[in-house]
Amino acid sequence: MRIFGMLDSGNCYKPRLLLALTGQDFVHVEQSTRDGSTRAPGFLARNPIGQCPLLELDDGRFLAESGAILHYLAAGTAYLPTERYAHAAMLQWMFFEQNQHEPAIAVRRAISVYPERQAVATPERMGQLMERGLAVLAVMERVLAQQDFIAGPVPTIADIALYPYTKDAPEGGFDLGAFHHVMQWLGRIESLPGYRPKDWTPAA
Ligand SMILES: N[C@@H](CCC(=O)N[C@@H](CS)C(=O)NCC(=O)O)C(=O)O
Repeated sequence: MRIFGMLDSGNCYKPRLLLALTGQDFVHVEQSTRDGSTRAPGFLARNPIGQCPLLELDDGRFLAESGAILHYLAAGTAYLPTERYAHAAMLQWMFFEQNQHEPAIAVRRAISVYPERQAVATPERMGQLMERGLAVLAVMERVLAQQDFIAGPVPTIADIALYPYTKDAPEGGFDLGAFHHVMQWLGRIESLPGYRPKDWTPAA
């Protein structure tokens, strides 16, 4: 399997982290998501959505969208609950990640970190993103005060989906200091067997 992605991207970190946690072999292919090359015809032929991460299976098929990739890669592992309610609860938090968490926290971080995004860093926009991001973190704080992982007592791919941009939230100006349960949850994920940080790639 090959994962096309940019090391600094939280979306691209999600499948790498799951593959590390579940001990699956893969090759990381560095693919910039900042230079427009994901919108070039060659890349679009592999992924019409024009974004990373992109998974290439051994049989040559491709799969995009980090949530779908996590779902595929977690099949048969403890990170993908099969019981009907547990599975749907996991999906609930993965949709929350895509609809609310990533559009606020990851976007504010990208604007803060990548110089080419500075043009959209108006005080109004940054203020809105901060407000929405803090509301998202407050949701997580309430849930994680009650249970160890976001969808229940054990880690699922919903935790893997939410971890990278929560971890990087301070780079977007978010102070996690007030979110004690969120910080403890970050620590629990980092204690899982096989955990690797964002800049990790498997040895060639
Ligand atoms: N919903 C997608 C979002 C992926 C995404 O935003 N990828 C960014 C990098 S973090 C990208 O490829 N940007 C380049 C572009 O949009 O041209 C997912 O979860 O995979």
